[in-house]
Parts: sequence; structure tokens; C-alpha cells
Amino acid sequence: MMSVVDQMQAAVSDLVQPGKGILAADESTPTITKRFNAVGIESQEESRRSYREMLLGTEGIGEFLSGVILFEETLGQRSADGTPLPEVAARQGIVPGIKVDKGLTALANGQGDKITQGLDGLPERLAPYKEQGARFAKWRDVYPITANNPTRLGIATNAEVLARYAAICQAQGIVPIVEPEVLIDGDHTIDRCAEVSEAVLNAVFHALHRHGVLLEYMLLKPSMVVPGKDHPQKANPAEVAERTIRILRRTVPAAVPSINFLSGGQSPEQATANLNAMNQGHAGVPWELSFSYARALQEPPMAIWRGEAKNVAAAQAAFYKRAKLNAAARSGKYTEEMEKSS
Ligand code: 5MM
Repeated sequence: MMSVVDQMQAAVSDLVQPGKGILAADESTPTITKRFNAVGIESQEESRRSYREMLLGTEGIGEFLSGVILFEETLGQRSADGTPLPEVAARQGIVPGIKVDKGLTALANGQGDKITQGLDGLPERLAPYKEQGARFAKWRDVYPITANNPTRLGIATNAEVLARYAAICQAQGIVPIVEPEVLIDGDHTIDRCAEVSEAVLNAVFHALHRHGVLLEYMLLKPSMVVPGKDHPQKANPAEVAERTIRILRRTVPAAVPSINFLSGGQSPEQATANLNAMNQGHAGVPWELSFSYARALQEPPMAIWRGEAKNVAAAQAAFYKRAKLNAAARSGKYTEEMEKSS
């Protein structure tokens, strides 16, 4: 029997591979329902199952993906031929993981800040997840930007909860993905996003230290530093990369093996171009810079699939293309020309 540290070391080695990133397919039922409804797909247990089977069954997708984050429902589902979906992923060389948070609620006295729930009973939930094949976990905290948010209370409390989650996972040999998301909603400047992101990451790493989390056996999944989506000026990839790397250097210890960004409402092309700029211009950083995208990988295939078997091949081709381009961006080898290839 491997020690918990050996289990985590093996999972980190499998997750952090050159030219590969992580697919976030862990949308909770309300979120996947919203995404399905936006493109005219009815959200039922069977449509969610066949959609995720379509993604994980894409031939060759393991060339570009080292891991997949699943929702609890998916962890227990099977492909049409009866193979458990985590096993479908594992056969492609993709490590299955599990989203373990239970979503957001209002933070009392937080002036609109949120707090993520799910710590109660978490140690007991991890053992069955592991038996079903999960080798890593994910927990997301969110930080809205307004004139008053996030509050000091919101930053401190969310950091504490993220660190408690990470420590609980590591005690059972599960690698935690720590996801503090500074939201893109609003008309704030890129300066304000940078200021908030730095404060959030600073608090998160202090909390991880207080809780004894081993930084070598976790991954960070942050948002990029970008202007609010309603801000009149957009930032180009070089600026996003420069601003993002600057605050990461100030806050993230070198012991963290990999930073896998979320896409957070950027278009698929933007998310790829921004990741590419980070890998092109900042060769000396101590961590790997990769992706853990949901929407930026899934938007094109979901829109093509529409719940119909006849669209599976085209949807898989679109998914394969997005994964391939992000894998190129993860090495700084993406070009806009590549968008035109089929
Ligand atoms: C921020 O959301 C995460 C990354 O997705 P994007 O690349 O689309 O930003 C994602 O893993 C998210 O945590 C899951 O979709 C689960 O979301 P909910 O809200 O259903 O917990």
C-alpha cells in the first residue's frame, strides 16, 4: 500500500506533464443545465451522461489532457458499453478527479461576498470518491469585484475554508486543486483586478501555510488578471500575461508544481491566446503554467453536439481542436493561424 505522500506524488506526476492540461467537466446540475439550455439541450441525467461520455471518449484526447475534474453524478455513471466514466478517462491516460465543494452561499456580514460550503462530512465523502477512481479534488471560492467587494472578511474567511479543504484532502492522499476565482463580472479596471487578485492569493497562501498544506502536492487554479467584462478597454494577451505573472510571482511559492488557469468567461480563443502569452514571455517562472478550462474547452463541442448522436463526430473534432490548441499554448507554441485549421 502506497503512503499518502507517495499517492499524491504519483498523482502530481501524472497531472503535471509537458504539453497537457486539465479539463474541468465538473459543472454541478444547475450550472450544466444553464449551459445546456443556452444551446437548446435538455438537461437530464441521460443527456448529461452521454455528453460527458462524448467528451471523454474523444479519440486521442489524452494527448492533450492529463486530468479531468468530474461532478459527483458523473463519477458514478457508465458509458454505453458499461465502462465507468472515470475508467473511460483513465484508459485515455487522463487522471479522474472530483469537485467536492457544495456551492456558494451568502457570507453573513460579507456585504455581498460569498462563501463556499461543503466542509461538513468532507473526510467521510473522500473515501468512496477514491474507490470510484478519483485521485485529486477541486474546491472553488469566488470573489466578486465591486467598490466594496471582496471585503476583508470575505478574503480571510474564504482563504481559511480553502486551506481546510486542502488539508483534509491531503490527509487522505488526494491532491487538492485550490481554486480562488476573482470574478470577471463588472466594469472594473485591470489594475483593480490585479489589486484584488494579489490580496486574495496572499491570504490563500498564508492560510495554506497555517493549515500545514504541503505545497508540493497541490495545484493552484486561479483566474487571470483581466479588466472586468464591462470595462470599455480590453487587454491584449501580452498585458494579461505580464500583469498575471507579476502578482503570481509575489504570492505563489516556488514549491507549487503547477498553476492551471480557469477561463472565467473569456472566449475560447482569448483563453488560449492569454495562456500562450504567459508561456512565451515568462520562461523563468518556477511553476508550470497550464489550463483547467471548462467553458473555453467545451463551448464549441457543446454547441455542435446539441444532444444528437449524429453530431458526435463533429463535436469531438471541435473538442479535440480546442484541447490541441491549448496544449500548444501551454508550451507557448500557439499561433492565430492554427485557429483556421480543421
Ligand atoms: C470557474 O469555473 C471553473 C472553471 O471553468 P471556466 O474555465 O469555465 O471558468 C469550473 O471548474 C467550475 O468550478 C465548474 O464548472 C463548477 O461550477 P459550479 O458553479 O457548478 O460549481
